[in-house]
Amino acid sequence: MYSKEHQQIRVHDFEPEQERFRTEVLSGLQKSPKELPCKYFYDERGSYLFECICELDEYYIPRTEAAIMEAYIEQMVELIGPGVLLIEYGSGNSTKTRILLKHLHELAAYVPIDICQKQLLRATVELVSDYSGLEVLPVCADYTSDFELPVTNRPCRRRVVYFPGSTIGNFDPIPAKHFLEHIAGVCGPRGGLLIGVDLKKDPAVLHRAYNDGKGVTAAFNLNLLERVNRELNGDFQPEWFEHYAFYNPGEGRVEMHLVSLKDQTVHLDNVSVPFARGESIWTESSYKFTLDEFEQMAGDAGFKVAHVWTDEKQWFSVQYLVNTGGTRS
Ligand code: AVJ
Repeated sequence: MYSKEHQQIRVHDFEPEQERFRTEVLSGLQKSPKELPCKYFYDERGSYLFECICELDEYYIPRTEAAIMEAYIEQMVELIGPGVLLIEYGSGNSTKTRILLKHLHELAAYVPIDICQKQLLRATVELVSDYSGLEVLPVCADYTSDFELPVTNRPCRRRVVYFPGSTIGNFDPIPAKHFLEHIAGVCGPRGGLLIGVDLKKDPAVLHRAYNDGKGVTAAFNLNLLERVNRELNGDFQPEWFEHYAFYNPGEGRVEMHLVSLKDQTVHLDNVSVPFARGESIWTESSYKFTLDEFEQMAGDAGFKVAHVWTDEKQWFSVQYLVNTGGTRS
């Protein structure tokens, strides 16, 4: 492990290596059907495009989640208690976290974890200047991999993980359960998890959320091909691929694909990848849950649902889960 110094901010750096990116891209493109891991959306441009998605009218998640946080923050603070170490998975620009940082009592420290080094550094610089006295310990990592948490100056009473945005929905059901088990291990026996969970709803609402009128989601999806071109010397022609997103009610998920508009061969250095017209690369799943389905999965992973907050349309939920077993790893 090494770290980068930036205005006294030390980023604990476990950023995935280029080699790992290459390996995962090549193996995904050689599968049938083809797929690419959605975590690679978030390079600097992708993180920026995701911020733009969050401002779209159609993409109801951020504003609905923020409204739930604002409305019930006192109850959340009460349940979470004082003196916690707050750890956030996929912190991005830490917008929603500010509500927590403002209200939680005697915070031991805040550990934002993000896969994008630049975004993480930018967010940390702003947090440090806005919340004097707060210890911010940024970690750059793929949070599905194993990495160490930094040591805090102040002792903490309990670890609480914050995992907003319904990013849990990006995992297939079995990996999702395993990831919740992993979080239970990280936060320990008396630890908690404050998590955003998107709910099943009218498919037309979901369809609009992933097919916005300005084409920002399409640009976000296609940026993955441009990133492969930039970083892996690829020759994808994005104009010959089309963003295709739909809700699959049988599986309870939105699927995003990039569909080839013609027979074509793409090269990454010396590797050739053939595409038939109509063939897709599966780039993301976003599972949607009923409250019962999520409670079941959380229970299987060793968490008890302590409280669920929702908006009045029941489109989204913020839930506080407590670890009922699990050792701290
Ligand atoms: C941040 C991963 C939860 O799946 O809704 C937004 C990402 N993809 N539009 C989601 C995303 C397309 C988002 N997550």
